[in-house]
Amino acid sequence: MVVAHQPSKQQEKLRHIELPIIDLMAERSQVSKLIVKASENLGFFKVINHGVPQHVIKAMEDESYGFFSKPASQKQRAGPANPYGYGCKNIGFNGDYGEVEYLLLHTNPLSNSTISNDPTLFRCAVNGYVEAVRELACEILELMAEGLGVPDTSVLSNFLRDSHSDSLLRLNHYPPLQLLQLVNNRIGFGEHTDPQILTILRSNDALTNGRFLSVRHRAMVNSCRRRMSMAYFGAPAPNSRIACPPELHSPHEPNLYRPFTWDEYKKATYSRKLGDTRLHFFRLQ
Ligand code: GA4
Repeated sequence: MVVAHQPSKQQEKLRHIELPIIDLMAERSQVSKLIVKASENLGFFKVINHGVPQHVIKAMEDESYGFFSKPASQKQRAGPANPYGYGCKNIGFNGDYGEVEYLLLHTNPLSNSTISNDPTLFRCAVNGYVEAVRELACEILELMAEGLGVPDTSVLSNFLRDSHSDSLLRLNHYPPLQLLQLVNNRIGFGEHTDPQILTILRSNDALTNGRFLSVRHRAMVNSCRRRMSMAYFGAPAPNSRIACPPELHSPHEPNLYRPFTWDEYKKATYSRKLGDTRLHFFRLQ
């Protein structure tokens, strides 16, 4: 069944907006202002001159393509994604489904070593990639804090630097359309928002008292070629307390959310369907 959705207000707005491209090598205070603006208005942006070396990206892509090119029976050995490991079409635990296969890996420590014929090579590629992308994520979070005028500029990046950080790496592989059995089911990964603080380029709004958006997004299978995406989800440690810094609320702009732990928020996320929202459970008024 194909269900036509009314576009949400956020989708209507995005239709007319160009993707902001932010040069991280530009003047720092300018960069932080642009990041804050894009995070408030859209919840996503593209960064250039980001410092993640090409060879690190390539090594990760080569290893991922290598894995997804294997016969299904071999890939299944790294599954099921419960929640970490190889998953095919099933997303989460509540009946969500998409034309996607994926590897979901915990970055701390790396969750599965049966993924490659050469586990050491695979682990090196993942570790190199995660390290570089975590650095980028921390840099962006520090620029965000600066742009928000929060005196302790590492207040957000500390969540990701925590040795118990619950950050994940997701490798998604979308098959080419011509191989699909159900040609009219082109949704690769259904509409949702990510629960973590930042997915490379995006932040959830609870930490900023609703100033930054967590953009709803989905992935379509719409080309004749296969496609892959790699997402680093920067998350706090399970028992980290999530609360917006005092500088970001006042009697005029009262705190919107009660403090909660990442563990509480993650439970609320994983007990629901992909497209469900969960931040409202933590709202104060
Ligand atoms: C979306 C962001 C990440 O990919 C993810 C996803 C998770 C999963 O695939 O197991 C979830 C989804 C994501 C949000 C709602 C719940 C949990 C599937 C799902 C139905 C790994 C995450 O942390 O949340």
